[in-house]
Amino acid sequence: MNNQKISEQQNLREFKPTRTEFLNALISGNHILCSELAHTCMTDHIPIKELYEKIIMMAMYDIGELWESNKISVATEHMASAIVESVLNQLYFEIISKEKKNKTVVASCVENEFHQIGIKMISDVFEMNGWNALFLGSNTPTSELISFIKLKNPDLLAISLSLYFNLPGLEKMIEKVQKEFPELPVIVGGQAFRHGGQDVLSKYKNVLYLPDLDSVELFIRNFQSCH
Ligand code: B12
Repeated sequence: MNNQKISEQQNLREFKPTRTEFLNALISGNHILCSELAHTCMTDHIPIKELYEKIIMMAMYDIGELWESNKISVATEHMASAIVESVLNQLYFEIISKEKKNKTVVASCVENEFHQIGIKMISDVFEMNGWNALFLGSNTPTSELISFIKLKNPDLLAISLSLYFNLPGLEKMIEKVQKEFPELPVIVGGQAFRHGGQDVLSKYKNVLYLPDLDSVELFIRNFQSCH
């Protein structure tokens, strides 16, 4: 195992108790405890990316496994998603940067994609870095996305895909967007790419796959230095 993998695993272990507490609070519908845990992380100066990925994202992945093995119901999974979205919205005002960079990103899911928590986290990382992030959330029809881009003239488009079978929809979206805005850079990410599929993107100019919040932050820094 390489050093990066070892330190990632140590890091995950470090956050395991809070992640378990957060997960149990989600399952029992304890919204207040979830909010408290997230706010305690903020006051303890745990970096927001760690809170997002090592605690909230991992707890949602646990929710996925529990649901898949019939240990929790679809209703409980819906409740957990609703609590997480509420917690993220509560943190929003605390995490955004007041120093604005005059850059705009449109952040959206592909058509028929209802998983919007990941792209909300991505949108927040842009806000933390002084960007204006226009978060459209789940299931945006491509024609609506195009009209919105015309109206807002963003510097970047970020698209999320969780379901592998939505990949043809993503390709259609990219093709239509690029026909209208050939120079608009696009970043793409989400769980659909966990086991491949990134090679499909290499045929598109100006489209880049990024796996996580760290890679997005690095991308933002490089983007700002050359635009
Ligand atoms: C909550 C949830 C739902 C909720 C979503 C609610 C919501 N408001 O978002 C609902 C109930 C709608 C749902 C529905 C379904 N779901 Co669901 N769901 C989940 C669950 C449990 C959590 C998703 C989540 O929030 N994860 C946490 C976020 C933070 O993680 P993330 O999305 O990976 O995001 C990170 C990165 O991927 C990346 N990223 C994400 N987007 C982007 C975009 C860019 C530009 C970049 C750079 C990076 C990036 O950044 C984030 C931080 O690192 C997952 C389990 C899991 N493993 O995630 C299943 C899961 C995603 N669902 C699954 C399935 C099968 C379904 C359904 C088909 C079930 C059904 N039979 O109806 C439907 C499909 C609905 C649809 N058309 O979209 C499967 C998908 C399998 C696959 N890959 O094809 C999963 C993995 C469960 C499983 N283990 O089988 N689901």
